[in-house]
Amino acid sequence: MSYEKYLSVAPEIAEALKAGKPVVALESTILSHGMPFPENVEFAHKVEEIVRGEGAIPATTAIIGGKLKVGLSSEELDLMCKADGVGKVSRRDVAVYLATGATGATTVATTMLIAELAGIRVFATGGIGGVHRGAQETMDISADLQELANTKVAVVCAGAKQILDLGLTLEYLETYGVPVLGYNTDEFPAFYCRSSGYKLDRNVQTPEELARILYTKWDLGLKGGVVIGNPIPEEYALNYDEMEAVINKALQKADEKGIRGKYITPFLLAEIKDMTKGVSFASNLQLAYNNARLASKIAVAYSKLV
Ligand code: PSU
Ligand code: MN
Repeated sequence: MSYEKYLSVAPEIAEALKAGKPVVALESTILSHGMPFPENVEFAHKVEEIVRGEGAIPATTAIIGGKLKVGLSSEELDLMCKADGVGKVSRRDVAVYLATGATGATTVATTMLIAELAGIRVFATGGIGGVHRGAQETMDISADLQELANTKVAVVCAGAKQILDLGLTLEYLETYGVPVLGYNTDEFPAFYCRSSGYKLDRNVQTPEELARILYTKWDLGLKGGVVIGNPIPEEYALNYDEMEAVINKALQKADEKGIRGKYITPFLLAEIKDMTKGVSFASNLQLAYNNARLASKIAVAYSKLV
């Protein structure tokens, strides 16, 4: 096993990690398959600036030229945002993309995998994948959940979208021993909405306490990640029932068109954006910025414990 030869860590990030400084991983599927061009370019840069503003180093990941890239140049960010011929890479696809030199955007699962190899413990995204509605029939369960079960990275997210079965997603995470913590919330957030109706076991109120929980989990030798649910800021939150109606329409359209598997999540994201005339997109940006801010604070606190 010699994963080092596949890893390409930007010098600034490699130095920060060596010195025990805080680094925050960021994914690229949110850029290539979750947001439209060219708005995603501004987002890609701004989210990195937010991380820097909090005193951490941003590490956007992707697969480019046969390498697992940790930290992208401006040109590489552009490449991911244009998304021309850029695939969506989950764990199962990693070896194919590396061996063939294809360009791939990393999902939550793959970003966690790469972050762990690089030694990054905190990762900020929008929402995690989960158990899809109707999974009893389709068995469509995001690889993000198995990655959370096995890989030592904390994922700061606004929960998950109502496109999923949030109840089953939480049951799955419980079965696999993944802590799901709320940041100043008693409920699992539903992405555009602050509450989902699903109660969490623990409402943690500070980044320092979150960092202590991460430290303790991994100090104990427990494998796997942690989900940190950070609700969208009040002023950008959307109405749950209205979003439910939009999502039901999008799900129906996906069903009619026979869209399945890895294509379903990007399809639903694009439909929701179109149907809400961009209102949901503005919220999407803000919740992702909010997650980057919290993840950076946690990474700073965590770096003082190790
Ligand atoms: N959910 C979102 N936005 C996203 C994704 C999920 O609200 O961009 C992306 C993430 O990269 C996540 C992936 O890891 O979709 C999950 O895809 P799948 O359901 O095919 O596992
Ligand atoms: Mn799936």
